[in-house]
Amino acid sequence: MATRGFTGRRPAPELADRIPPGQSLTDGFPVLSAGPTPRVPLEEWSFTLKVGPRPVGRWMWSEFAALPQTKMTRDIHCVTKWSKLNTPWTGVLVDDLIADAGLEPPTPFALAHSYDGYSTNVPVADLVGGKAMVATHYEGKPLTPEHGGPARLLVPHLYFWKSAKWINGLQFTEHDEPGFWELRGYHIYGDPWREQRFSGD
Ligand SMILES: Nc1nc2c(c(=O)[nH]1)N[C@H]1C(S)=C(S)[C@@H](COP(=O)(O)O)O[C@H]1N2
Ligand SMILES: [Mo]
Repeated sequence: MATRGFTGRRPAPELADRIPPGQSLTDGFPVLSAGPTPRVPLEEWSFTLKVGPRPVGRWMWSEFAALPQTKMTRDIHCVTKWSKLNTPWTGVLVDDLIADAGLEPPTPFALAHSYDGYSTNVPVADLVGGKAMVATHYEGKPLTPEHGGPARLLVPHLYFWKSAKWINGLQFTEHDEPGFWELRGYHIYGDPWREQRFSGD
């Protein structure tokens, strides 16, 4: 009888090049939140786009739902070392939000802000060109509160802490201003392929 020479999760060779250094695959969907889960009723939800302190766009839930809806299936990578392949999301591309506000990207950086007080910074170049969305659905169903519902940012090519749950706005900033985890020792950019986990990596 032939036995395998190892036990445990070993990715199929065709998947190995999709797993960044130091990461392991998970089939589950772990929940990671710095604090309690906020519950935001849809009738109280809104999303605001700002340039610095100045609001330049605001959508209530029904208005947001009327924007172009995009599906994307992506691999996600958490700094706590799990990766999950082929996660299917639906939402509004950041490109479509900016266009609906009648803007061109006005500054090089942005901060995502959330209902729990969380924030995270991302260069605008990483949010546009179809790379990021404000996701409202996962696997075709409304996003659960634990995973950031009603809506979360999805920036799948960066570590998952950049994908702000319970998002209520994007603020364009002139400078790269560190958010919640970036102020607490995490990397300012967070590229999983370069293992940018902590400041100094
Ligand atoms: N608003 C908010 N967004 C957040 C967080 C948080 O605490 N608050 N945690 C971040 C971290 S560290 C991770 S790894 C992912 C986890 O998302 P999940 O719980 O859907 O797996 O959300 C990110 N977005
Ligand atoms: Mo995380």
